Amino acid sequence: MRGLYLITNDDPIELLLAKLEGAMATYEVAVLQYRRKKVPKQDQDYEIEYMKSMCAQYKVPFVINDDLDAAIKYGVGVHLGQGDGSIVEAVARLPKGVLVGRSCNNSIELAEQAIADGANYVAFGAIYATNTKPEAGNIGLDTLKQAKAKFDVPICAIGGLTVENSAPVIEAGADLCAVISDILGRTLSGVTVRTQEWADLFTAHKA
Ligand code: TZP
Ligand code: MG
Repeated sequence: MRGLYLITNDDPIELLLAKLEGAMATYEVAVLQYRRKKVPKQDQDYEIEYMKSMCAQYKVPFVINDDLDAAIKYGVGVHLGQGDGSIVEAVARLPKGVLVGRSCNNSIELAEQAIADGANYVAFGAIYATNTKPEAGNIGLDTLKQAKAKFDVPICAIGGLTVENSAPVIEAGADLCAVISDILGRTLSGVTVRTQEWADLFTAHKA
């Protein structure tokens, strides 16, 4: 698993879906994560259903942020932060073959535990400071390097990543670059251009 890990933002849903379609039609997105902090839970069903079928069409693994119950309901993957519940439970209750990911902040120990519990990938960040999640800090590249040397599961980097600042992130060991604003913070036509630039970045840094 390698490449762009695209995370949704809180754009109006029609605009967001058009942007996702643009991105996924341009380039083989490695993972799509549903993360809609401002949309009430009862309004999320349609959005999740729609993105699930879009991901099936483009053969993109789909994960829901934070919400194991929703992931179980739709039979898709889940991404859990440290406060979002147990990886062991997620692995036990989700169908085989879907992704279970864990945010490990800046900690090799948390990643070790997540992998022992059955996580399919581990995420570290924020790599660089980001307005999208200002409280996430900026950890730099050392933890990515250590994680890459130590673990066999894919390493995901997140936080403030742009095409311009992510070559060192990939070189440090990120298999996946998780991105919100550098892609979705653009106009519809900007999204496809930027997605292509991300594809080119990964091609230039073949594993
Ligand atoms: N977790 C750590 S940083 C972050 C999350 C969800 C936000 C990433 O967003 P952006 O816009 O790609 O910096
Ligand atoms: Mg969370």
